[in-house]
Amino acid sequence: MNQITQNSSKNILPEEEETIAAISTPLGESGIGIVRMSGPMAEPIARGLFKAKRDQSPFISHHFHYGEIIDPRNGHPVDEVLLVLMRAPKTYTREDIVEIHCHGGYLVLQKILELVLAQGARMAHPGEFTKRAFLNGRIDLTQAEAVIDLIKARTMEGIDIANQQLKGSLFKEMASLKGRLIEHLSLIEAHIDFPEEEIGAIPQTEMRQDLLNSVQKLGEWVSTYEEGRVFREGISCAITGKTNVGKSSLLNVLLKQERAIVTPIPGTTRDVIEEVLNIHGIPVRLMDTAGLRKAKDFIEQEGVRRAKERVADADLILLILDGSRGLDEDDLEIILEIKEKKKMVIVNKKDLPPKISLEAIKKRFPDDPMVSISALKNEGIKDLKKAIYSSLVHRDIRVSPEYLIVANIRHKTALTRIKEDLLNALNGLEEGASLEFIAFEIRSALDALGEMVGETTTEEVLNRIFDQFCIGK
Ligand SMILES: Nc1nc2c(ncn2[C@@H]2O[C@H](COP(=O)(O)OP(=O)(O)OP(=O)(O)O)[C@@H](O)[C@H]2O)c(=O)[nH]1
Ligand SMILES: [Mg+2]
Repeated sequence: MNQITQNSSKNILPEEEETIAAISTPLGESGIGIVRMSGPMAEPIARGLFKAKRDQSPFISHHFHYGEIIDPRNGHPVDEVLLVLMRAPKTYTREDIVEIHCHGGYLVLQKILELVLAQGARMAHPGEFTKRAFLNGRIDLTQAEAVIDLIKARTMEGIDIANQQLKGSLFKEMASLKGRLIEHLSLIEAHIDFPEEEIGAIPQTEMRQDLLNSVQKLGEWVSTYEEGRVFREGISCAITGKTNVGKSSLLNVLLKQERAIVTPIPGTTRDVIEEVLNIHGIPVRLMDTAGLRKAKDFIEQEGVRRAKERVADADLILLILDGSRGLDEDDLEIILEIKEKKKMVIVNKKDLPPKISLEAIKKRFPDDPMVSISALKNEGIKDLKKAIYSSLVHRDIRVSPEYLIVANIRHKTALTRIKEDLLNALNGLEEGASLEFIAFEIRSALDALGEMVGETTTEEVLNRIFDQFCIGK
């Protein structure tokens, strides 16, 4: 792609006062594409490029205007567009925003972006529109992160979790906790500074009760993380087993398509085949791998090496055994190799007469879930999906926009620290520790809270978060 370079001669403003621009829709052919600008120059730039088709007075805020983009250098029309100007502050970034909705051709979009940049805007960095929304105080950091999650969500449950965070449920809880902690802290600090003055006794019982409630609530949120993470990020799941047990057949039946080659010849699969499957709301990255055995040729050896690599890295292993053949050396070797991994045992080919009883297999895997299936006849697959789900989601968790689920490790770490600090403060109160100690712990909790919502987050962390965005959001 032709990289458009920004107009560096105009680069004298501080970064956050520059007007930024980007193509906000995916590049490719589509009905509509959008070039977006944000910043003080958005409106003047639009005025310089846009010519209204009818006699309407252009540029009423938050209205669509029909017209053309004209190249000011030669007066040539570039495209017929709908243009919308949204004047601050009721906009995504709280700055003036202009969106030019043009035809979704790659060259048309590039051309309009080029014109906008030539008029003094600069290319936006990834996530910079959302970063401005955050820096201008329209959303907090957890909400900005929710925007990324929403864009990247792969299941409806992922969308629900992101939406609940975007609505600000976590932020509101944090704001209320912050208010209460500041109240406690100022009472305690007043006592430290003026111990002799008449400032009323610290209401110890209420403070303790409030800290206790907060610690409990924080604990509940933290405890949703294991499940939250699974819904948000999904898991990787490697199908493994010796050759010919039906790994590729299982992949196909789960995907409901003939994705991998299935033959009666042992050693059919060589490459790793990956697809994402939605299992009751969890994005599961399924990997079919080469059957593990002493490989005959170099190609198969490479397949086995790759298979082992994926198995070592996977969050969950589906170990396939062939019930119609019983266990042999190859099976035993694999079983030993994945002993420490989180796994499920799948006994395949239950449509054929069994050579080994399920009880005998279960004895080898007392702690792992086991399911008996026929990949060929599509039997037991529903039970298998349920078993995968329940091996990942242990509690009766309700994924809904109303229920607060913590799905982000950054939030979990901060919430855990806040909880521990408050627990220390609580214990301190109960054990008659000094007021300085209690104040210190509460201040530490407030610091963690500030970092979490973005009030005191370092530039480095901010950059790491916004770098995950696409350009144009
Ligand atoms: N009867 C019966 N045959 C099955 C079943 N699942 C798979 N097969 C057959 O077993 C043979 C091997 O199946 P694959 O899915 O290719 O096995 P694989 O484990 O991927 O084999 P490799 O890629 O060689 O490691 C094929 O002939 C399948 O049709 C089953 O549930 N019942
Ligand atoms: Mg295979």
